[in-house]
Amino acid sequence: MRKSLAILLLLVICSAPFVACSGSQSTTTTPTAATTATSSTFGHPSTSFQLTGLVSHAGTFTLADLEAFPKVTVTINAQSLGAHSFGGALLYSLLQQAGIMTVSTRKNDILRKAVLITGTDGYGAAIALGEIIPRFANKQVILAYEEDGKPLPQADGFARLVVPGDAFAGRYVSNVAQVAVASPGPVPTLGAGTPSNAFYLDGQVMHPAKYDLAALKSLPTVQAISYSGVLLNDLLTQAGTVLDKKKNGILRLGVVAIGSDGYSVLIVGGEIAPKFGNVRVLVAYSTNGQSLSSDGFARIVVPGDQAMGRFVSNLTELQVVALGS
Ligand SMILES: Nc1nc2c(c(=O)[nH]1)N[C@H]1C(S)=C(S)[C@@H](COP(=O)(O)O)O[C@H]1N2
Ligand SMILES: [Mo]
Repeated sequence: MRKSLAILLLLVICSAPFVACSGSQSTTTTPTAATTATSSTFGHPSTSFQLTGLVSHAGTFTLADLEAFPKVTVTINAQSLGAHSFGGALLYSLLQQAGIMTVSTRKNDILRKAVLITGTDGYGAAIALGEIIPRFANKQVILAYEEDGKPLPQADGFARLVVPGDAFAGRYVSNVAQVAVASPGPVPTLGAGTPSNAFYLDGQVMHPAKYDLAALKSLPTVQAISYSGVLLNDLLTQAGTVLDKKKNGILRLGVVAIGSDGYSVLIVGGEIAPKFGNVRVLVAYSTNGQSLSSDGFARIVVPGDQAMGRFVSNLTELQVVALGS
């Protein structure tokens, strides 16, 4: 209770205009400033955001900084928002320019990263790097500063996250205040990798469980590309995810998929939740009617990931991890 009060107070203080609230920096403000701060349902209008975390060049981004990138326009039709066009900078271009820090000895280490976008009201949503890298899912996720050819409505601040394909606009974080790159969850030991015959579903779930081929086959079968298996989302539902208390907790949850060789990648809740990205990620156990043989009894299949980097084979663990703060 006292902790949530402190967080609330911090949010109110951080909502005051012209007060910097980055990291450990402590700030003071007058009570009058705090009480006049909020003017919209999505926090006070932002005029810049901080890029933090695993990047070589962290820093502050303003409208002019976003406008310096090639403008990308996307047309969306989300429930609760309707049909709109949004113009802005590709999130991936911004991250590329800032230089995402990766571990060169880990194959596709970048696929283990998440970007948490947080608004001035503390609402946050995560994007997996695999969603936005061109050779994987290539989603045109933008930090939008224009809506229907005009500046964003003032209530959305100078920048709003736009995620084409998300059914409901839960990841459309308004008043962007922070963009943070992280490598959440375990860093599995790399090894030779032997064919797997079971995996554990654990981490932030109420009912951790072990799945073998028989357990998977007892669940509803779903097809994607040439694969058959079960929906990762169904496994999460069965395990009962532990969500934070804020709105749309699933948007701040991730799943680290780990193979017997220690290869690991991240899939985020917003990507697979039916209400949001609705990407039908499978835990597959057969392809063209055949078992996966050298790929183990089960592998991940992410429809839309062109280079198949997140198709973790010889699955040994699905660890559910918290991505928010
Ligand atoms: N366990 C494990 N799974 C993995 C990898 C790996 O090194 N280890 N490589 C990934 C990469 S980079 C690709 S492109 C695909 C290749 O899938 P394929 O073996 O079916 O062609 O598997 C993915 N799954
Ligand atoms: Mo690959």
